[in-house]
Amino acid sequence: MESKRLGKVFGPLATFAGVSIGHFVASLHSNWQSPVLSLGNRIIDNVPPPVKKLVINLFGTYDKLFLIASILAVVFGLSLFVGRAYMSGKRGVAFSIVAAMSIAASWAASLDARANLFSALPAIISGGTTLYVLRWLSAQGSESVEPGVELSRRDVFKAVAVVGAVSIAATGSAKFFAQKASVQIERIKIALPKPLKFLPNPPVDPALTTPGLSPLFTANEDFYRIDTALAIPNVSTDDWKLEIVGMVENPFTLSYQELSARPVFELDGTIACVSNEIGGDLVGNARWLGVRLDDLIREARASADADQVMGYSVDGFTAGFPVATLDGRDAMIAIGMNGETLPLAHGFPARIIVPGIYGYVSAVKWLTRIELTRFDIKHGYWISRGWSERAPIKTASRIDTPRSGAELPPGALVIAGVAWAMIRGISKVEVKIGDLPWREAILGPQIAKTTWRQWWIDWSPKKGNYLISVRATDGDGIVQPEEYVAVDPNGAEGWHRIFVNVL
Ligand SMILES: Nc1nc2c(c(=O)[nH]1)N[C@H]1C(S)=C(S)[C@@H](COP(=O)(O)O)O[C@H]1N2
Ligand SMILES: [Mo]
Repeated sequence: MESKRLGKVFGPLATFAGVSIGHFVASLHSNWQSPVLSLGNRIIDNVPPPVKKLVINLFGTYDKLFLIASILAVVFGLSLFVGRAYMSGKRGVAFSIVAAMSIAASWAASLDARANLFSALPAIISGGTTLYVLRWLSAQGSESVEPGVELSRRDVFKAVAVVGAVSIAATGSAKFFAQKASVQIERIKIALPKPLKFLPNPPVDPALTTPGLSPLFTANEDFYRIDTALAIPNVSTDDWKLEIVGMVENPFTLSYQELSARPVFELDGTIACVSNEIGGDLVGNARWLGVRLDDLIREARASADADQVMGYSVDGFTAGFPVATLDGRDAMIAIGMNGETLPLAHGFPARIIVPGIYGYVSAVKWLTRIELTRFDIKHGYWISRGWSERAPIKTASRIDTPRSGAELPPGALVIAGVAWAMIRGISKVEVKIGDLPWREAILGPQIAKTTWRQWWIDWSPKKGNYLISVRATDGDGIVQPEEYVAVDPNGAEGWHRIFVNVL
């Protein structure tokens, strides 16, 4: 094969080897990250809000997959160029591009929240490996080829097979070495402390098991996940600690053992994402187990000047909410979720849960520090990105079944869904079908004002097209407004409406 075409094989192959080895090296230390992920983290932190919105609109919760794929696509494009340059004798050009990629990734790694002095190592080794493999591949070429004779397809295939196998082995061992496995095992072995008082088992009502209706408690596996983390932080309880610091007289630090040895209580709480669109599913209900946040802050003796509680994640994410929110509403540092130790994806070892305010201003996962501070000094992660500093969860209601666009046979059926207005509770849900007057739905139990409430009505439609709307009234008697308001800057408003066709 001629050298330019070879370059198109050797460049990507050498880069693949470099990326794999970088990935492998990163797995050897819990504070290091794969160079591709570090680059991704910097893009997530710095992408302009309109671009971010566009990507989320296009890809939804696959936005991170799209980001990684884009980075790999750019790297692949550059690697084609590198290979061609190298094989056509422009080694300086090839070297410079690889060095530039390696420096960019090193810079990205050094800005990772858990970066240490050596965090750039995976990126540097990645670049070095790429260049080394490129040299080796082209030497394979020149050894087996007499002057003027082109490298045979068999030789190319052999070289490709060797490098490919090594790279795949490196990626595989990275999985093996990744702390994830051990943290997952550690998590499973943890025995949760018992609350002083267990909450009663939720009531069972056959009407509430209508197919398609959200269960009262969302299973951990089905719970929505929203965060900026490209790779879920794997935090071992051995080196985890929670600091309570800032404008306090008595700062202190707790180990995981110390935290879970404190009195714990259960909270039935629905949390919601501010990005949840009308009718969306970025909301879920769980029985949380944790330590009362008010107690920890009282113990730290917060200064009267502090007006904000700021949580810090090990991954650098921050969220702050008013001290005044701690009004006895059962805010907690959660270590358990639905009877299990907090899952990795939901913040193991510990996270904040504050009933009634959106996740981005409170629910810090992989929590490691709580700082008492002031709104005029510090802002949480999303605030400089255009979202409101204060964000109570808005009253909302959703039709779970039937689905919008459904084609249904005539005859008896059930319209059902959930409604929420944490911490005011739900007092009424009404459904409007076509031009008929609003009908009051039957409500499921309000197990706590901090949770959503299920609702349903019977319906026996005749043939036709129907527009169905839902609206909720909160515990203070305030009806959910009809007018549509977009999710940014502090949460969507408006009635959920669906169309169904009865055939
Ligand atoms: N460390 C960290 N914690 C975080 C976030 C994040 O990006 N990083 N996102 C917050 C947001 S916006 C929401 S809505 C909730 C979602 O919690 P869940 O993924 O457990 O549903 O977590 C919050 N905690
Ligand atoms: Mo969110």
